[in-house]
Amino acid sequence: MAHQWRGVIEEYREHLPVSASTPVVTLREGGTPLVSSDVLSEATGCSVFLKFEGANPTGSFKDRGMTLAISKAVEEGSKAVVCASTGNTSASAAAYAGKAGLTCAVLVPAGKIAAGKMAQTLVHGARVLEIDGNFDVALEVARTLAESYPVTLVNSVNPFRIQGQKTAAFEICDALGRAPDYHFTPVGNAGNITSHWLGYAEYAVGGVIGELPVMFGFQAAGAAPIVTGRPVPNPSTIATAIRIGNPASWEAAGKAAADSGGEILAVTDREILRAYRMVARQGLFAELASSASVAGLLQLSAAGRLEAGAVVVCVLTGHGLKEPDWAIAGAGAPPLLPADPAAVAAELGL
Ligand code: AN7
Repeated sequence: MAHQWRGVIEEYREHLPVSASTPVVTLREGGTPLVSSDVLSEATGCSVFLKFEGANPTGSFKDRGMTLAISKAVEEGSKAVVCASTGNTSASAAAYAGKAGLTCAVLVPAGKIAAGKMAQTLVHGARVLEIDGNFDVALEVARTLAESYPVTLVNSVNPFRIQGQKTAAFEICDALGRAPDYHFTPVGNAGNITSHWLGYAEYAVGGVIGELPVMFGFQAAGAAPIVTGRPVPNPSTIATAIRIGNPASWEAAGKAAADSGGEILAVTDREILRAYRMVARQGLFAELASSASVAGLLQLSAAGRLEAGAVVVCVLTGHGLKEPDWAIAGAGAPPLLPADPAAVAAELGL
């Protein structure tokens, strides 16, 4: 029988804070494709791979951390979980809480989350509460709630989230047989870049990889507090997933980038949209926010900062189907034809 991927806890158990008595709550997340990109390799002179995290069960990398956060919540006897979210954390928390039979409450910025993410969160049975404020305000409310009431916070300030998310770095190394020279990722609340660096560092200490990658993180220009050095009170970008003005893992992310010899930089919405379309034309439908990693690659390549032949991984953090609006808006209406093969052939120029 073919081997089925078991989910990140079973695949990487010895690297994770679980014991034999931890109840494993999994939707068999992880094991996502690492896809080489001819178009981006040609455009940059590097050897570019895309880590397609949209292939996770709820369509984003959040599932890697959520399997661990929910498993540990169950182990600790928790009955309810809460998170604030720009959408993907809530979709993932709702799904894993549903699997575990926990109550799940999510706090989202009013009117600001993508339709697909709202649909997921609702259909998995979470209590959705819109907060009159942005993500940063909602996270403050969720943190205070979890301190004062019997409910476990499953945002990435929960250390088990970071532990689970580091498995993306393990998978990249296992697939390449080495670490990439450069690792590019979008940055919002800054948990993911922190976790990836942790994963690489652990593989280096364990001798699985010889060299560490240089880590570059990319914020949207209108929501780039780490780049500008101060919180952004009213963050603004088309990439709603990373519309975050005061990241929880700010320091750790800055340290990850600096320790690796990299940086946290900004990409404009225009650069994000260009990257989004380029990636989609190659068969991978990623979110706008996810495309920040590829936008960053193109920016650094254009600035001459990447040596030819370097092995580069761009993480595509979430699935484009969650927010189809920009795909449709950019395309124009399809022509309406009579039900006649000759008319179709003429239209197609066959
Ligand atoms: C597709 O769901 O913050 O830097 O509340 O959904 O680890 O925050 C989502 C973030 C990148 C940024 N790409 O990751 C949430 C949330 C996508 C995302 C990020 C998010 P972090």
